[in-house]
Amino acid sequence: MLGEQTGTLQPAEGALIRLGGDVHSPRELSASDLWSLSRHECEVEFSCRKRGPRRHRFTGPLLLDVAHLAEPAFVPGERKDRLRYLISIRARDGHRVVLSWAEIDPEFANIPVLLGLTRDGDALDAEGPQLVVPGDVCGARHVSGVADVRIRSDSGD
Ligand SMILES: Nc1nc2c(c(=O)[nH]1)N[C@H]1C(S)=C(S)[C@@H](COP(=O)(O)O)O[C@H]1N2
Ligand SMILES: [Mo]
Repeated sequence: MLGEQTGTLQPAEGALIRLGGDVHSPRELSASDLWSLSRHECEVEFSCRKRGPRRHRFTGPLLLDVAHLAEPAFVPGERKDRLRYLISIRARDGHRVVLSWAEIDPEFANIPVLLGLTRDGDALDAEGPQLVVPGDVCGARHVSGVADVRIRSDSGD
């Protein structure tokens, strides 16, 4: 479930996440930067191996829109060039998850992955945004407290 959102919660000050890697425009993003992007809503249900069934509602920008701010170094119109890219997401507690660019690319899997700024109505500015991967059966990719988003090209042998 996904829709545009407007809300009354206000962002906190200061840098929230780092955005970098094989990009033309690495940067630090504040909560205001993230809150100024077009906001979407998503409800997810998943099963945690330890804690059983869980359900949450998130609002925030698409990871795709956040990633584009950094200007990934691929040739934008070249689909095959984009297929070499991945997005590595690291949380403050060290939990790390890798997505392929194709998962969020509108011309491939087009999954509306969010960087959640609210969870169940509460702002996440203090703990950091939360990656939300709609459709996942297990909750382990719903990374909370995101600190770092790295876009990488796999150009090795
Ligand atoms: N930063 C961070 N995020 C994380 C985890 C973690 O260990 N560190 N665990 C994941 C797992 S395994 C699950 S099931 C969900 C649980 O989220 P919830 O307790 O908010 O429902 O958080 C995910 N996000
Ligand atoms: Mo879990």
